[in-house]
Amino acid sequence: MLTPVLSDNWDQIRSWQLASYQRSGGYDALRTALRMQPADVVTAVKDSGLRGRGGAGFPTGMKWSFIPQDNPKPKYLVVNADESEPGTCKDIPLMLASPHTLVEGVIISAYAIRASTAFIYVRGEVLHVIRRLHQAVEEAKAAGFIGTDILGSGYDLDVIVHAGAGAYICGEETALLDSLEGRRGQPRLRPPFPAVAGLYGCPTVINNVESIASVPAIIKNGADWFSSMGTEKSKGMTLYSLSGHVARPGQYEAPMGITLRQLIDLAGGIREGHEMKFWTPGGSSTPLLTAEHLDVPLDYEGVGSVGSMLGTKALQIFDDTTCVVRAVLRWTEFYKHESCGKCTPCREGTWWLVQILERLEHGKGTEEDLVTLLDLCENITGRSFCALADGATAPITSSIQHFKDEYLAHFENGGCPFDPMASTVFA
Ligand code: L3W
Repeated sequence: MLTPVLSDNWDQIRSWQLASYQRSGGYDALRTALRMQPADVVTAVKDSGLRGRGGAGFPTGMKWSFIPQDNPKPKYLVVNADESEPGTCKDIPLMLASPHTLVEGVIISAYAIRASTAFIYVRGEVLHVIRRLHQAVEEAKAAGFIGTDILGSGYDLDVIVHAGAGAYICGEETALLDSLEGRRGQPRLRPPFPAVAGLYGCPTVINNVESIASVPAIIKNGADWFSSMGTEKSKGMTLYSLSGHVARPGQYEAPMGITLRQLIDLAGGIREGHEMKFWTPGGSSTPLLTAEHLDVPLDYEGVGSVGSMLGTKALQIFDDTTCVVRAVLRWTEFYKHESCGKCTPCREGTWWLVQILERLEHGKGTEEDLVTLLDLCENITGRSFCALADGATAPITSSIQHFKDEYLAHFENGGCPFDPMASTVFA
């Protein structure tokens, strides 16, 4: 059940080098793909049921089929490697351990949509990952997998690794495009979607690292093999990141639909002597869940059915020693800091949310603050330019839904019940 696919070569010596990758069958899928028609590669990915692994779960093959092939403009492939959602840590380990899985996926995917330039947009802070990707691209070029007339197929491709400058908003696909074009990264209005008018106004596919890295295995083993794993509507294997209060945090590759209870067992359980209090299914932008939801299938439908979303599968586990108000305040400070400022609900709203949460955490709030907080969240959600502000309100509203008593205990107590010093240090 747990045969790794994406992570199968991570334990090999120098797994990031071309020679090691090829010893595990690396670039065989590229040879297969180049013997297929590009449209057949798109069909294979469509039939596999692969859905975008960057948070939204949009069907990957369908996105590729939106690229208008009768449009004479150049087509671009852009990989969103700007992983920076709190708790999300799957793409960076993947790129470090096996950058060639991504590079091979990039070449096959670019061939499928007939792009002759592909960009990998990497989060600016992770210099070690950027270096590793540059090295992998150079190795692939030297081996004839990137460049002109790849493996004698007549197909030409250039791959460019581009470092961002450390803004979370640049993980939003249209802000990423603005940043790649050399402008300040701020979201664009959609539609038009990038598939129609993306980079430099040309048809562009933007996919998450894990989505693109899943493509070689699909081409190598077939669409049926991929779709035989997972659940009815959420197919394949995927990387779940477990962090926080578990015995062995890390990346766990498992089929879509596994439960958190099963994953926590694999991770050695909740740290000794403690109990699960709450968790995020897909990083801090997804509504919190509790111990009640341990048996929910971790797929798009299962997590959606309990009022949250699978998102990036960043499972942050918090035990009974954690103050939920403090955790939520910390995340909200992140969103306030990362708001790009383009729209008022997000720019002003996240600032206001932090003010109220600070008062509440330090026992200076009132019941009226709680009402204002929920009212603000209602006025922000769905009314901002992109998903950043929706993400900011998700942990707030869900934490009040599940832990209202803990919020009340803060002002009844005159401070955080988990930290007796909190009320005295807050001016
Ligand atoms: C053509 C149409 N294309 C949709 C494409 C669209 C995009 C994809 C999904 O946000 C979520 C967000 C975060 N014609 C199309 C079409 N598309 N309709 O499909 O689009 P969408 O709008 O559903 O989502 P999104 O804007 O991609 C992603 C959540 O993920 N998230 C994010 C985590 C952050 C990171 C990170 O750190 N880098 O991943 C976590 O949950 O909140 O809801 O490509 O163009 N008619």
